[in-house]
Amino acid sequence: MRHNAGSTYTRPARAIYPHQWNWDSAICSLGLATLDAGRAWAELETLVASRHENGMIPHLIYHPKPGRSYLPRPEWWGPIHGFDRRCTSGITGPPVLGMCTKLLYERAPDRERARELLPHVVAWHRFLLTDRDPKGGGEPVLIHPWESGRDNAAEWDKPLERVRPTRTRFSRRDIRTVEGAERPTNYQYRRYLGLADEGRALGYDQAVLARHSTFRVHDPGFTAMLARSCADAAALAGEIGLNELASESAEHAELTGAALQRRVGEDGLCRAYDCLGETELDVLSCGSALALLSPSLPSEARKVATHVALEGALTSYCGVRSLAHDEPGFHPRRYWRGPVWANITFLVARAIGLAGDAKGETTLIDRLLATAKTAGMREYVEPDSGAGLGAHDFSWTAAIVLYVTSR
Ligand code: 9WN
Repeated sequence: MRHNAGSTYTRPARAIYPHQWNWDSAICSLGLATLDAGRAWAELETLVASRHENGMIPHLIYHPKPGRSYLPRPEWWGPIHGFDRRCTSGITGPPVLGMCTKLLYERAPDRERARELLPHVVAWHRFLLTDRDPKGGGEPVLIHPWESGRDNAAEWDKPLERVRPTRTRFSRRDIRTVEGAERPTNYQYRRYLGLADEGRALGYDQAVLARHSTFRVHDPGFTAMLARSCADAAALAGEIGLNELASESAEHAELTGAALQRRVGEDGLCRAYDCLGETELDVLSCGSALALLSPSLPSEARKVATHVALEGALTSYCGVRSLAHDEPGFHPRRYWRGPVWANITFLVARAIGLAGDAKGETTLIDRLLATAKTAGMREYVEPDSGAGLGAHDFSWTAAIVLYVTSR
């Protein structure tokens, strides 16, 4: 992790991801907290410094000298800039920042720094619940698969079919360092880049994109992370005397939590939703397990999702699978279509622990640690063999291991 950590933010993995990513940074701050509290706060401060005027915190913030090693380069989005003038993507990412800020505060309390940081975190939540929630229902509309953090998740297959590829010639650097079979396909990349072009044509007007993007989905994983982050922001704001932010965040948590309650299906699980086709996306992925993060998930739904993660279709001796093994799109080595990721296992473990199931939490954390011990700090692993996949020396895997072993 030190190898990837600069003085103010941590790259996910030097060779393949040479910039700052939103949820990667938030999670890395937890590992940093065990080594250097000041540096951990700097990680989050650097992240919020990239905020846009509308409150959005982008999914990716480019190094000032971006080089040519990552596709897409800043020009694909505009270029557009954050508050600190760094170039950023035009989309957002999974909102774990509120939750990680509270966890960091618990580990390394710094009232002044938390009071500076938290208003930007809440402004981001406000953005997600206004510009990105045209119907005001409490579930942000995602306009790009990258916003879910689970780029090639099987539930995005159908909605992606509508996206028009705009460029056929581009050079993917990711498959120079990682096996192509462990990454998204060219078919998917053409559509990821097509969506970046589409957003640029609409000037990255986020409220317009939430209504008109050709890719528009609700992701229970994303909404649940938001619900948890809002609840955690409310608790932390109360503790550090930011009372207005505390009540606003409590309202946000209630709104998002209620939206997820409505998303619970007949079998007790929350699934993704295609806003354009107005249909539920019938895929069982870790998005359904992440729904556990919502503080107000009904108890029957909580029981079902916990079972699925610990003993059911999403379980693996390495942690929580990204996709259920009996789904038609399942592939044990391909990125978010089957492998186990440490961040997902950690988030689901935490959600289960917060609901009072310490044994379930420990089971998942033990699986995560045993896997890291044998596979090393890999980006993801094969769910049945535990073989390491994707990038080596992956920052959030190391950060999570540091955090959970130093409690
Ligand atoms: C696109 C950095 C990021 C993670 C995402 C993961 C992957 C990027 C990519 O890497 O996405 O944002 O180039 O594949 O899917 O969750 O934040 O680690």
